[in-house]
Formats: sequence, C-alpha cells, structure tokens
Amino acid sequence: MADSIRLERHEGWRKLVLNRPHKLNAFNEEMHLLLSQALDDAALDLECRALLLTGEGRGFCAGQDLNDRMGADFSKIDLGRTIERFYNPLIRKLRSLPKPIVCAVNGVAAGAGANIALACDIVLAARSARFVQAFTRIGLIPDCGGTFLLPRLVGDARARALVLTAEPLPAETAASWGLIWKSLDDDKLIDEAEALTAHLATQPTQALALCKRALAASAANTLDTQLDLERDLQREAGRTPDYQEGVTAFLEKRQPHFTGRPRSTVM
Ligand code: LHQ
Repeated sequence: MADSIRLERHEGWRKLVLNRPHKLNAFNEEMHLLLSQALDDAALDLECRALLLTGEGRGFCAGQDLNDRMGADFSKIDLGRTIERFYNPLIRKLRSLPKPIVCAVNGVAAGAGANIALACDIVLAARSARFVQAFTRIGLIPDCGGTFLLPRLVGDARARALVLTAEPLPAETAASWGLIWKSLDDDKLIDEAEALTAHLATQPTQALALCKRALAASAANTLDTQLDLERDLQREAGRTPDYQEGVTAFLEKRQPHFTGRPRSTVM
C-alpha cells in the first residue's frame, strides 16, 4: 500500500493510519482510494475482527485537502460530486462495516476529519485534541453526516453552536458532552486504543455486527419497528457459534473463547 494510508496487521485486528502529517492528514484522492480499499479488505477478511483508525503526527485529520483549490475556477467546481464519489461512500462504509471500528483522535480533527472520526463506533481522543466543525470558516456546511450525528450525540443546542461558530471543542469537553467515548492523556491514547481494539477482536464479532445494524436502524425507526428488528437480529445472533460458546462458558464458569465465525451453513 502506498504511504498516505499505513496499514498495520495485528493478531485479529488492523490499524489504519492516515499518513499525510505535513497536511494534518487532509484527504486527497489517493488517500480516499486507499482507505476505501483498506476498509473493503478488512470487511472481507474473517481473520480481521476489529479496526483502529488514527492519524500520523500532531493531527488526526484536517478534512479535505484545500490545496487542490489553488487557482481553481470555483464556478466550475462541483463539491457535490466530490462528496458523492468519496465522502458519502466512506461514511456509509464506516457505519456499515460488520466489525467494530475504534478511532483514536491523536490531534486536531477538523471539517470532514471531525465527522469521519464521529462516524466510527468508539471514539477516544488525546486530551490535547480538538474537534472543529471548520466548514463555515470557508463558506461550507458540515458534511460526512455531521448534521445527522451531531444533534443526536450532543443535542440540538450544542450541535447548532458547534456548527454555526466553528469553535474548536477540546477533547475533554467532547467526552463530557457525550460526543465521544473518552479523552485520555496524550501519552496513553495509542496504547489504550490498541488494547481496546485487541479486546474487541476477541469478542463475538457477528453479534457486534448485528449490534451496529440495530443501532444504525434506530435513528429512523419507531419503537415498534425497532422491537421487530431486535427480534430478527437476536434470532440471527442466537444461531451463531459464539452464542453457544457464550452460554456454555457461563454455565461452566470459565471465560468464553469466541471465534467470531458466522453460523455454519452446513446443516
Ligand atoms: C492543510 C489543511 C487542509 C490542506 C491544514 N488542506 N492543508 C468536502 C467536499 C469537497 C470539498 C471541500 O471539503 C469537504 C469537506 C471538508 O473537509 S471542508 C473543511 C476543510 N478543512 C478545513 O477547512 C480545515 C483547514 N485547516 C485548519 O483550519 C487548521 O489547519 C486546523 C484548525 C485544522 C489546525 O490549525 P493549526 O494547528 O494552527 O495548524 P496549521 O493551520 O498551521 O496547519 C498545519 C499545516 O497543515 C499547514 O501547512 P504549512 O505548509 O503552512 O505548514 C496547513 O496549511 C496544512 N493544512 N489543514 N484542509
């Protein structure tokens, strides 16, 4: 893999590092293509049961690389196309990937970079990191699902102020507001994020994927519809080898050994 995304393989999980530190890991086309490919590969590989996304250097991600706009004829630029081609598929992939994604926000997360972090399943951030809905600073609106996720995570009043002022939100406040899971001392971030990802990789992967599906659907469902969905997904979870292992281990008073495998199709 070329170097704007660095891939590390670990036992049961993979680490993907946004790797354009001189630009605070702002996205260009190559980085989009490599990240998309890395997510597709991870989705298909049964040995990969969890992912960690982080950034190289002092930033997590500064959103779209704005350098390619130098000297451009703005009347000819169709931002909708860029979003349709790169950002929307990326957010859909992160949300629907059938394995947990931990995001370790190692430094500033701005514009699309902030919302890409929030689209991951569990977000940890270094205490020095900050989240910036930087879009209005350059005359844009939040994308990458920001206008969907922010009000749901922190409520309408805070979402509105974050979006309309583009003020940086420190990691600790982000955690106390419920925008992210935890803020950690800078020197502990990567070790804790790796330990969490490695732990998730030992969990019942199929059930975790079904949890993601249920939570994703809840945004648009009534309680009634959601209850029906839970019934259907629980039925699926109940047919996995890991359910059998979980119950057996509980009854035998030992730790479960989950394989993360889908149910065998051989009856
Ligand atoms: C950058 C960038 C950057 C290039 C820092 N590009 N070089 C979707 C669809 C299509 C098009 C448009 O966009 C979108 C979605 C979006 O993401 S729109 C929002 C794009 N992002 C931004 O507007 C954020 C721009 N960056 C900043 O406001 C600041 O750099 C932040 C607040 C992230 C960090 O500030 P500082 O810590 O003070 O760092 P810095 O500004 O000095 O940046 C360090 C270097 O990184 C610097 O390069 P230099 O050669 O001068 O050292 C910046 O030019 C470069 N950089 N962001 N997005």
